[in-house]
Amino acid sequence: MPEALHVASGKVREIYALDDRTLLLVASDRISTFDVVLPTEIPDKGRVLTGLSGFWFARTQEIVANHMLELRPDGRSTECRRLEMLPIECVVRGYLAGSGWKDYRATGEVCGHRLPAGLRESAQLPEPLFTPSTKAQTGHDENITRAEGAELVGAELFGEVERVSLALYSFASEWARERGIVLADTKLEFGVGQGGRLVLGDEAFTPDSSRFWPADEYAPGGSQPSFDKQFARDYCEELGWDKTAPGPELPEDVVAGTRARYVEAFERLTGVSFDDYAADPTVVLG
Ligand code: PZK
Repeated sequence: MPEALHVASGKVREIYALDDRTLLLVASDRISTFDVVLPTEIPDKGRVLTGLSGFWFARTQEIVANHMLELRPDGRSTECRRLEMLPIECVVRGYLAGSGWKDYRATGEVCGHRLPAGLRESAQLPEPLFTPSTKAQTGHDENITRAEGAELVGAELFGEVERVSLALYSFASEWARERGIVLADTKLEFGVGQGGRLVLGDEAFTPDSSRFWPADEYAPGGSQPSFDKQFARDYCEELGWDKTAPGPELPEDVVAGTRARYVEAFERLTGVSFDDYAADPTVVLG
């Protein structure tokens, strides 16, 4: 792809510039677990995540505009509008997991939201919470209060991203729950486009940007299995790997099981067979 300039690398994705207004987001088949990218790829993971994002972008256009222009025929690349990205991660939590659970246990609050006493790990929250964080250059994003978020992006825009993030989570989590997947929480990224309008960017409601839990195994009072990564995590735990880079190679059966779970999430959520998507990615756009 000599006509595209490499702009940025994420752990498992790359961004290229097509021209001054257009970017190409490419999702690889790399997988990370315990924050380390593993040396073994999961075939089709990049296409599954790209197709899922495309599906959600197409179905949430009425809630908020998004950056997607088109899905490329390879199924793993999205052409998108270049935005001025906001300096906050817009996290919505419907359940108490990860840093939300940690903060609640330490303080009884998450990002300045006071919660009832006695909630258990992975409990459903009384209502979904907007819990923004800052984009750390290295290491982990840091949870911030609503006041700190408003300081970073301005009070008016902050109010708008909060309202829109909650509306998007409510739509996607209800859709997923009806199809056997608990969308425990999600991270959204917004930017501003032409005329200063709010636009949803990045990826949306994928297993890399959200916690997907199998609904039939949901049992609060401890951590929940990941819909997609649990085979890989269990294998890494059995090995006794110390969770520092480099991670272990995954055996064939763990790769096959993990791929099957990604494809299952894709098919349940989109209602489209993955083979049909592979033949023509536009089928997820409705
Ligand atoms: C943008 N990222 C994060 C994602 C990476 C890094 N539409 C946009 N306009 C301007 N900038 C971005 C986007 C989007 N999406 C997103 N960095 C810049 C990121 C994936 C891979 F390396």
